[in-house]
Amino acid sequence: MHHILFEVKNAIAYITLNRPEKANAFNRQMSMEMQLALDNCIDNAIRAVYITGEGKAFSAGQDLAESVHLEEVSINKILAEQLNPIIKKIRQLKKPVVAAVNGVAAGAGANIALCCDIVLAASSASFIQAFSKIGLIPDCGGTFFLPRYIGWQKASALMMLADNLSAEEAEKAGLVYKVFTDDAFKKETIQIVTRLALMPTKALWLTKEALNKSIVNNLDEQLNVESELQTMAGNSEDFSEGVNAFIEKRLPVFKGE
Ligand code: LHQ
Repeated sequence: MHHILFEVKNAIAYITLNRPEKANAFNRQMSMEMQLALDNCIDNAIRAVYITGEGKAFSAGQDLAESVHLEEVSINKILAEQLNPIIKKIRQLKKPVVAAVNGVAAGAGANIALCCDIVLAASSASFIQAFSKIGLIPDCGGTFFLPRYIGWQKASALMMLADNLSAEEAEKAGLVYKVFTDDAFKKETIQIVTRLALMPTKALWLTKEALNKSIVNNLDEQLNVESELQTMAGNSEDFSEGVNAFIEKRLPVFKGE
C-alpha cells in the first residue's frame, strides 16, 4: 500500500492516511487501500484500531481534483465504491476503532473520523463540514451521526455554514471525547488505544453492536438487544476471567475471547 500505512504492534492496527502533500485527501487508490487496511483488521489477533493522518492534516476528504470530471467518474460511484464502504467497515469491525485526529478533518475526512468509536483530537485539529462550500451535502454518514451526537440544531448549522470547529469547541459540543496538547497527543492517544487492546474485546464489540442498533430501536426492542448481546458477553472467556480476577482480588488478563 502506498497512500495508507498499515502496521500491527501489540495487537493494535495502526492505519495512517498517507498523502500529506494533499492534506491526506482520499483519491480512489487511497480509498481502496483504506478498505483493504480495514479488511486486514478483521484478524482476531488485532484487538483495537488506531487511525491517524501523516503530516499536518487528518484528512481533507474526497480528492476534489479526481471529482471534477464527473462525466467520467460519477459521485454515486465514488460514494458506493470508495467512501461508503469505509464507513460501513468501521462500524462493522468487531473491535474498537479510535480516530486520532492530528490536524484538520474536512468533508468526508471529518465524517470518517466521526464514525469511529472514540474520537480523540490534538489541540490544533479542527473539524469542517466543508461540503456546502462546494455545493454538496454532507456524506459519509455525516447527516446520520452529527445530529445524534450534538443535536439537530447545531448539526444543521454546522453543515449549512461549514464553520471551522476547533478541537476544543468540538469537545465541548460532544463530537470529540478528549483533546490533548499537540506535544502530548501521540503518547496520550496511543495509551488509550493500548488500554483498549487489553480489554475484553468481545464485550467492546458487543457494546458497539448495541450502540449501532440503539439508533433505530425503541426501548423494548433495545432491551431485547441488550439481553441477546449480554448473553453472548456472558458466554465469553473474558467474562469468566473478569469475575475470577475480581473474586481473587487480582488484575484480569483478558484475551479477547
Ligand atoms: C486537496 C484537497 C482535496 C484535493 C486539500 N482534494 N486536493 C464525495 C463525493 C464526490 C465528490 C466530492 O466529495 C465528496 C465528499 C467530500 O469530501 S466533499 C469535501 C471535500 N473537501 C473539501 O472541500 C476540503 C478542501 N480543502 C480545504 O478546504 C483545505 O485544503 C483544508 C482546510 C483541508 C486544509 O487547508 P490548508 O492547511 O491551508 O492546506 P492547503 O489548502 O494548502 O492544502 C494542501 C494541499 O492539499 C494543496 O495542494 P497543492 O498542490 O496546491 O499544494 C491542496 O490543493 C490539496 N488539497 N484538500 N479535498
